[in-house]
Amino acid sequence: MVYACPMYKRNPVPRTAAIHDLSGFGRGSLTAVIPIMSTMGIQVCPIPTAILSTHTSGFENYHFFDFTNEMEKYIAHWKSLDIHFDAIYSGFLGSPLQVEIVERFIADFKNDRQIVVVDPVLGDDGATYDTITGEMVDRMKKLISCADVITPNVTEAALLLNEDPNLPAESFSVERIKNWFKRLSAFGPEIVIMTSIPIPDKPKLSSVVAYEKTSGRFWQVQCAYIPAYFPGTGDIFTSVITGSLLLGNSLPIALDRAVQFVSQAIRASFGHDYKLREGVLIESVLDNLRAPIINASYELF
Ligand code: PXL
Repeated sequence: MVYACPMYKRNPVPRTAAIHDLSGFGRGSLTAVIPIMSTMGIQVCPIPTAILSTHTSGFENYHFFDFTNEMEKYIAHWKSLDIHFDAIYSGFLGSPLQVEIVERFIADFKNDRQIVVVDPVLGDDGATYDTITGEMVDRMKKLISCADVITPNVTEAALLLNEDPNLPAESFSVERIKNWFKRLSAFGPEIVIMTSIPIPDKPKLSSVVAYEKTSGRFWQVQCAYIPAYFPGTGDIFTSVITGSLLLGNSLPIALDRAVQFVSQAIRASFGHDYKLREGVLIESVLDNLRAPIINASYELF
């Protein structure tokens, strides 16, 4: 007989729904989310948004299978199972209609001991990704209002705020950055984390900043700017953030862990001779996710 104590309903390990595409080659989206969060001791339950032969950065003629028409039937089965999620985490969405499906999923599976993390995957380096249209950007503005945590890079933040995504590094004053954070949090989320923020006069560094609306505090971690573009680092970053928050880490520690892991993965990759579009070699650094943070480098911003 199962002992029916009040704790019995808790998930034995934290559980997240992960709503992302499955790109078969190139290490991004679900092929990064699942190994990273599993290594951190989180159960990942994927809902594929699209199935691609590769991600879209640096590959041509990839096969893209839009999973929109299957998602509702897939989710309907989950509803019949009375599943409880400790987190709902969404990333790349394959069509505007999917945004509505994700919004409905959040409404249907919401509970008050859960975090909803939306990574508004739209673009990078001043440009939108191949499959992202203006309509997708507009729908994403609605989706972020359902989230507790959002993690745009600086290009995505600009797109969501109707700002120029190609501003020069010198224009990122502390005042401008804080203004962007406050406007993004006004959409709804309690926590906004922005990556790849240029630091004026420090071209070799970039910064990652987190803003907590209720306390009004900003946290910053600076990291080396490595002159190579690896796709998928945003998915890796947000997976570590979500995992850390689920494990009970504070926001600045989650920030530190995510920056350190992405930096370790880039450093493990950079010296090898292979195509950047294949993504960072996460497999060689996954074990680091089980190590405690020894030297945190976050500071108030
Ligand atoms: O890493 C973001 C991402 C996710 N999914 C797909 C992508 C990209 C970026 O290129 O193409 C399919």
